[in-house]
Amino acid sequence: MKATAKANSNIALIKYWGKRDKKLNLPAVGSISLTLEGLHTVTSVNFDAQLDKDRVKINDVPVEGIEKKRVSNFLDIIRRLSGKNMAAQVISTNNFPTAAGLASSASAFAALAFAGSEAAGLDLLPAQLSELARIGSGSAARSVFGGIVEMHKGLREDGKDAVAHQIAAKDYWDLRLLIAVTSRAKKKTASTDGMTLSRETSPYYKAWVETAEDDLAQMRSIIKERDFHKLGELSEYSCLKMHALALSSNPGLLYWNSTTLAVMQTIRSMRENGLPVYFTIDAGPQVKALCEPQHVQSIKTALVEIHGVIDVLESGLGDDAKVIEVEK
Ligand code: 2P0
Repeated sequence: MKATAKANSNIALIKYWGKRDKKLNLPAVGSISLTLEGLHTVTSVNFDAQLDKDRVKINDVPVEGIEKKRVSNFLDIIRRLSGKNMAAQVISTNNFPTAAGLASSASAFAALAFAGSEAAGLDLLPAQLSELARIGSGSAARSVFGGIVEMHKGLREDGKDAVAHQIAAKDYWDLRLLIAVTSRAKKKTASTDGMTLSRETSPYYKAWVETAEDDLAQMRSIIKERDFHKLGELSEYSCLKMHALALSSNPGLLYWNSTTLAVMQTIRSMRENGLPVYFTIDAGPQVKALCEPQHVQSIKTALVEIHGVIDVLESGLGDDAKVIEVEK
């Protein structure tokens, strides 16, 4: 009754921000992302009749409170689906900073969906795993698949069509990301709360939702063409539009620090000097520089030198999430 799964993190190029339904966690807009190699979560779930309640360890530390409740609520769904009414021990480890804008909830809930459903004996199809992961965290639905992935906002109220699918496998396009880490602190406003605030208070929310389909359609055709410059331009645009929405919420959500801004400016000036590099930023202070393999070294050298940059991580496109061990 024990299974271990591994899922990669992902970074959205066309951003998800806003929900059309909070309970089932249905997104108000679709999104398109890159699944990242080397930034992953490994999670084991052990349903154990001896346990009186769920036990959850994240990065070697037992967790309680809201974090544990989020995991237990998710296990409740698996218990309902499988009819297995046992508590579980969950052990989850990330190999990158948690809750600082590196999409830890994406790889975490994708890995938990795979490990939990396998341990409970559920035999789910990839789309069903994506649906399940989405209930844990919207971006997790995308981490089920490798390569380039689209998440559909769906139209149904039951969320069966609010799932991700793979647009292209990882070897379709050798894209690289350099992640400039500017802080290891836990962010102050969780994405879920930020999204609710934006929906309730930003005067730009309606425009954000209305323009999303157009961004997605453009991105799909850019991916077909494999046009790196257009990919970068549209990614920066979607990123800044999402942050404009966050900033225009009340009170305004500012996920950046001064180093975040310095990195963005350095990336733009590298571009003015002929180096093809673009940025994207999630709900956190880290900046992800999007580039092609032949430019990785020179861009990395420039990023490392920026005052306030703690580390620069390298990544490319990663694989599907998968179960890596089963003990029955
Ligand atoms: C994204 N982000 O598309 C966007 C861009 C952050 C900025 O998805 O509430 O942790 O769990 O569904 O998935 C982060 O939001 O939010 C996110 P929930 P999630 O990657």
